[in-house]
Amino acid sequence: MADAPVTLSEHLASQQAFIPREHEPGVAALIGRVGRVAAVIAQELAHAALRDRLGYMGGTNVSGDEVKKLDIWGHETMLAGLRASGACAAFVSEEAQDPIEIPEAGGARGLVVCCDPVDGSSNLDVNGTVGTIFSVKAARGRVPAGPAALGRGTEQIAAGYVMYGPATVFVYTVGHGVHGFTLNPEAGEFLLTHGDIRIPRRGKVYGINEGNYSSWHPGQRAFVDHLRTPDKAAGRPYSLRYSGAMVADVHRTLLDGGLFMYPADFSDPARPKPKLRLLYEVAPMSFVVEQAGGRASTGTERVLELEATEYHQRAAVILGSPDDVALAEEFYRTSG
Ligand code: AFP
Repeated sequence: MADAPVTLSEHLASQQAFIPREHEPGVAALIGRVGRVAAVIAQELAHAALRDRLGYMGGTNVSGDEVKKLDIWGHETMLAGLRASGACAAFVSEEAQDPIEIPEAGGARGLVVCCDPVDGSSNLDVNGTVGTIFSVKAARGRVPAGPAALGRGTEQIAAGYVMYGPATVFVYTVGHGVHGFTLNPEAGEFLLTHGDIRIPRRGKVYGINEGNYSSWHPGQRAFVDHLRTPDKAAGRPYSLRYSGAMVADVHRTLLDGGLFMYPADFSDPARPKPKLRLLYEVAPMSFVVEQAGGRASTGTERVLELEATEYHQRAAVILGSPDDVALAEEFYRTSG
């Protein structure tokens, strides 16, 4: 008889040895709770059109994006879940200007969570894939705890994402490999389906919003030109795949290899303008990709070394197969 599938909570228990001792029960409680919230979000997404929950709220968030009803609902639902975990001392959300303090979970063992509850929400109205991205750092006894979210991505204790696609997939790391689970919707439980994910050294696919081509750094343009130039022996051209939801594009990259890129707008080279948010998009995804054996770079430096000084700071990212990302960096070094 086949072994019973490993549940997310069983798997979290098996990872305890890799979590810093003082944060061990908290991190597991928190990730388990994000999993429960994800199951609720998946349910809501399946029924949103029927319940008139699609569309805009009116108004924009701190990043200037138009806010959708499900963005706000996702934020409130995640906040309630994090509160209930008893381990989260502060929540940095795409939908809130400042960190939300949860003083009852403060103290030396408190954790800080950065999260985009519904990432890629412009896909919602066309029934496209969306995701949740999260990152966990230690509050280190700080009061208020929110500022502990700042600093480098290397300080993350855990990170992961949920992809609401044909199936709902939960992927996480506590710094010891990357593990993927699929939601059994009947039981509301995540089961291990992708143990110890390793990204291929090199891929055949790249994902980028090519409509922005003319505003890229010359190295970025030269690199994409290279990927598109046929050379059968060298495995080119690469194929282009891009969904407009970072979670879906990174998930494909993680499993199949290749690249996901969102470079800065370089129209004014003195003031490059990246788009994606460092704390709850770029840094957690970079941690996951590195843990699977991949790389994540801005084109010129390792993403996880970037210092966040603001909660909604933006950063450029080129992540994926290590050989592909190294080649992108070479193009940045030599074109310019
Ligand atoms: P939304 O949440 O506003 O849809 O943004 C999604 C996102 O932050 C990220 O998930 C995508 O990779 C990226 O933006 C897509 O941006 P473009 O529409 O500029 O390609």
